[in-house]
Amino acid sequence: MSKEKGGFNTQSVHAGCEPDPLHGGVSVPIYQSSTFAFQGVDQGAARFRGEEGGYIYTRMGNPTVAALEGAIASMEGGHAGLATSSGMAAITTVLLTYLEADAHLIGTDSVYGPSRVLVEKHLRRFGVQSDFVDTTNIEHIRAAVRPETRVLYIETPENPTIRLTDIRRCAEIARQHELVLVVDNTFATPVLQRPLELGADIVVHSMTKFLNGHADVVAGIIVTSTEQQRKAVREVLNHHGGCIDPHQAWLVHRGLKTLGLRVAQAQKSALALSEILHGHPAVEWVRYPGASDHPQRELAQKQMDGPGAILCFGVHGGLEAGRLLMEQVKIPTLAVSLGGVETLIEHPASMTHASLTQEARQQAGIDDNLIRLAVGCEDTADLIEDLRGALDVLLRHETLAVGADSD
Ligand code: LCS
Repeated sequence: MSKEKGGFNTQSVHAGCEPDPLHGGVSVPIYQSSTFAFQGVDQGAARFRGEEGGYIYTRMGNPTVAALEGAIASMEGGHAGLATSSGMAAITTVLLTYLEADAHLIGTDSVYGPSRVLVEKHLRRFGVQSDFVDTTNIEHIRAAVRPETRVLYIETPENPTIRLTDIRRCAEIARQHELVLVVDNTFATPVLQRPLELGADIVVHSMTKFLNGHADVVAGIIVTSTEQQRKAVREVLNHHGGCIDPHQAWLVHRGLKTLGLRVAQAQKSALALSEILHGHPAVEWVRYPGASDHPQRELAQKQMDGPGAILCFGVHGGLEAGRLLMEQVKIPTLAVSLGGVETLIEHPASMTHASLTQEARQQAGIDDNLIRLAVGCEDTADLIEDLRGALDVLLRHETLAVGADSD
């Protein structure tokens, strides 16, 4: 049994972590160096020509960064990883690699707000065309394909609506029309979903979230499935410059070792909280792929190894009641982001998805009363008690009359 080929937790603890050959350090050393000395002019020239391995300059590669990239590529079942300074830098780099003036992208309508703004506002200035559609319905994707379509960009589960897109069926469409299928796997993580195994070409992540897991780093990664893609993306990353700093890479790599444990604990609590929400009279609706009433439960079971740790819901009494709830809970912190050890709660319409127009939000199903709960690693019983207490306060609140309009 080799460490790299073991189960998920064995891989996440050991992948990319050979003891340092100089002193035997068990943790990967931090090569906090912007540049690397050549032994002679010929060696420098050979490295630039790509005829000799070894490092040149940290924007183009760094040993600490490479250890992290290798670890995540192996967890995703990919060919290579390319770490970036943020999730947005990962997405920008991939799209700059595969799009050009007049090329067309089809994307999931309810993606992380800035991912969509990047395409519809910034890439549009360079002539990129796009349609963001409800990719949960495969026919909408088929109908949007044009001769100029190059990229199919999906996020599943979607931020913040927690709807799912069928990766396998997207891969079929992508193959048929020669599109590059890019999947943002931030919400699921490779613990629960490995899009490359389902036929995707490229995976992107905001490593700021679960992969790092401690709300202390902003970073991203691109995982390619072929050497050709790695080379193409690497060239754009080298020139675009959105590379990660070695110290940030080391922090993410440390967090990565407990990814499986953290996701398991957070998911256990998310399941329990979804049940509390479902059974509470102050709650109008809940969306969580682990719940028996999620319309895509079957797809969740088919393409994911678990429903994840993020859920969304709305309470009776609209936004006012939601505002009270978000200020009432004691354990979840009122903050954007997700995937850290601490539970976070936020209001997408006025926060993470405020950069979209009201019309785009409505079309994507991001209701004004949608509350997103990103569950962390606190004790499940404490999270339950806290949330139940806050929901009970809504029922007692006179001006909201929450109890009155619930049955
Ligand atoms: N992709 C997804 C699915 C995300 O949720 C985010 C950030 C990004 C990409 C961008 O990654 P970043 O550049 O921030 O590392 N999502 C956020 C959220 O929901 N709240 O705050 C940030």
